Amino acid sequence: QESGLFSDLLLGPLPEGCSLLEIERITQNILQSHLETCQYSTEELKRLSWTLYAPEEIRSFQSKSAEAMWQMCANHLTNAIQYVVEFAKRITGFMDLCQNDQIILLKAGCLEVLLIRMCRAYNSANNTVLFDGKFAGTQLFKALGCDDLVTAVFDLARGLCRLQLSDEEMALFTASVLLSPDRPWLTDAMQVQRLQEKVYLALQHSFHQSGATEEKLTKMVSKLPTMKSICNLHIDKLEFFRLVHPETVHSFPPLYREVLQ
Ligand code: CLR
Repeated sequence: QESGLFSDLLLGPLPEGCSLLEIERITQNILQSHLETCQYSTEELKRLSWTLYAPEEIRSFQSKSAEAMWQMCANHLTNAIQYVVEFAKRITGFMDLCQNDQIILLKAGCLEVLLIRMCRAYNSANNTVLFDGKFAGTQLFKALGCDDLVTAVFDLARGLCRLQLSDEEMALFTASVLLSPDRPWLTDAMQVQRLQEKVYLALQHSFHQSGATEEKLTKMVSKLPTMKSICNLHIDKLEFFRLVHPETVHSFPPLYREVLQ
């Protein structure tokens, strides 16, 4: 056991059954899981961040059919979702949940996790994001026919970027979003809540250690409603697209269709 008295004096009492040692173990586990599954390392992203699409490349994306562009985005998103699934599986305690609850948490949370992860792959200096190997602005996605959704996604990325989250903060924040006990139809919401509480404590501890203020945590949490509304907008857009192009949606990756119901 760690020096309980000192940590109590410095941090206030921790809830029963959650020592400083345990918090540090949780932090290490989740940070490592994040680093192993975040698809691109920070160095890789930095190196790529000035690889922009040339104007003629942008024009060629813009002149694609809506079907082709949707298909391409669905494929990229599906690939990224698979990494989020892998992230969840590596979080201690996640695999102890019943399979029903694992699926509910992933279906409900994986797009929110992707939206948070996006700010790593976003360059606020020129409002671009990594897409298919190079950095792309909103106009590249014109053929999708959902400028409002794309703009909302970029705006959120800009807002999150301003918070300058460290990998540790992002890892713990995405884990706590994934472990939300309020998702409908959970079998054992209490078990999820206990996991989330520990992750949240770890997040607070991490802020405390890095000298960040409570305000940063508040700002992170305040982005959650925007994320939820972007996810809903995404579902609406897919629904509309399905009406116009049912055959294309049929050939989207099953995992993508499942996440969006
Ligand atoms: C998010 C972080 C992941 C890697 C990744 C993969 C696919 C990217 C996504 C990131 C950000 C958002 C993205 C997406 C592909 C298409 C989508 C650029 C970087 C844009 C916003 C278009 C969405 C359109 C929907 C209507 C399908 O680790």
